[in-house]
Amino acid sequence: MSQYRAPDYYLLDELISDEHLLIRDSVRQWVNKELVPIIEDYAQRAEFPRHLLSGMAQLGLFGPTIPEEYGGGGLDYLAYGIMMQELERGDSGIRSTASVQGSLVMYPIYAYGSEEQKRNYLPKLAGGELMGCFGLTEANHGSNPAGMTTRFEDDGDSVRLNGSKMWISNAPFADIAVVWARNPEGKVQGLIVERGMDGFSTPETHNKWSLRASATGELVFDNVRVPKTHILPDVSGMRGPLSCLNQARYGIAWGALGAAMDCYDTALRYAKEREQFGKPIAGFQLQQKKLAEMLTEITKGQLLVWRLAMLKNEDRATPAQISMAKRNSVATALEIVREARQILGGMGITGEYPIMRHMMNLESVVTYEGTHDIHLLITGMDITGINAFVG
Ligand code: TGC
Ligand code: FAD
Repeated sequence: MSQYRAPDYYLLDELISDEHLLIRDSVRQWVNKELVPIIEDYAQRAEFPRHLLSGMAQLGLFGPTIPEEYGGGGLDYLAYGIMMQELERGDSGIRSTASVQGSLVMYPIYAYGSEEQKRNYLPKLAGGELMGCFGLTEANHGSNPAGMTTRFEDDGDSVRLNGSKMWISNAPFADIAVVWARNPEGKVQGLIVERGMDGFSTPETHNKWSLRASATGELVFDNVRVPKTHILPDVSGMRGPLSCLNQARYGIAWGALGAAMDCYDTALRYAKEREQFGKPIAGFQLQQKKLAEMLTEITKGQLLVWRLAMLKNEDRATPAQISMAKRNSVATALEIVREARQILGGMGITGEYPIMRHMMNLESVVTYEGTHDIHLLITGMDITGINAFVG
């Protein structure tokens, strides 16, 4: 059983309702019982622990903010954030699976799908009966997905989809993919592509040093015939995929702090127990400086995401505010994880402790859902009014 004690230096729990605390505790207990004991082994073997999916669905981790009438949790954004924080305290890759399912697959179907698409897919996705992935990035179009070349052509009641997507979380096992592609007029639209459609394949990406317990793959479309009823009718243009990213980035802003909190807690306990020169290393000023700065940065991050949750609940959080929080949380977490690893000395590099796994995971988290640089430029554009992405 994990001895985890979440840092709460500014008593943020007092700003959280009893209902939210219950949700937090149920996810925390599940992470302690089901995830923490097995995750290192799966990460070492580079295998996704598929057996966790049903438990995750039962806990309501898939689509917590989707209304109950479609099978979702009908919860607010504070609850969603708390859930992602607890989950990522266990592992960023497992949080990724939940982020993708809820924010990148269920959200676009809920926000832009037909009533039939919502009734058909959302309850099954919420229950984990169907798993999904989100295809935006292409080999030559990562930070600039607007350059995408995946496209579809008209073919009677169907369209013909050609192209490929790269770096897609959950792709190797997903039953459906929400894919963003150009329509015959060149506008970006979303399509729901099902596993088993002729010409659709999902080769797995191997040899990752990061997110090893998460399955990543490509989506390859070779003249795939997709019925027109699978096109998301209510959005066209880059606003479609980019609005989904707001949802997922918000979850990451909470989640990355969870990984940082786990590393801080591990380092604090280790420093109090480990003795050198006749006393616990926590008694040396250099180690205290590290721990004090780690906790300060965690606390600042916690306050930021709590406020963001309030704004999100009021539908007032801007994409640029979400960018700032995602960037800050991940950068903070990476710093903290590196300091924590040093506090553990040689033990910090082993799988006996979660630190090196969190560190390697965060190297993906700082890149996906918009890189550290891209989020800085989004903030820069917001405060200056000048777009640094174009000429
Ligand atoms: P731009 O010309 O500025 O805007 C095009 C249209 O989109 C709208 N828009 C947004 N709408 C909602 N939310 C946002 N965050 C939005 N950002 C832009 C904008 O208002 C406009 O709408 P309209 O109606 O006027 O047409 O867009 P751009 O193409 O120049 O984009 C610039 C940039 C760099 C900000 C964007 O491309 C970007 O964010 N790039 C980063 C790419 C990225 O984050 N990819 C993530 C892929 S998915 C992933 O990584 C999943 S990891 C999953 C996991 O395992 O957790
Ligand atoms: P590039 O865009 O080539 O960037 C390379 C470097 O150049 C970065 O440092 C970047 O910051 C910098 N750069 C780029 N443009 C600028 C600029 N204008 N100014 C300054 N610097 C710039 N995508 C999906 O669609 N779905 C998924 O499920 C998904 N899951 C992922 C899982 C993993 C493990 C990983 C690693 C990625 C995943 N991605 C997914 C893709 C991810 O979103 C992209 O990797 C990310 O958007 C960056 O794109 P890129 O890797 O092509 O890097």
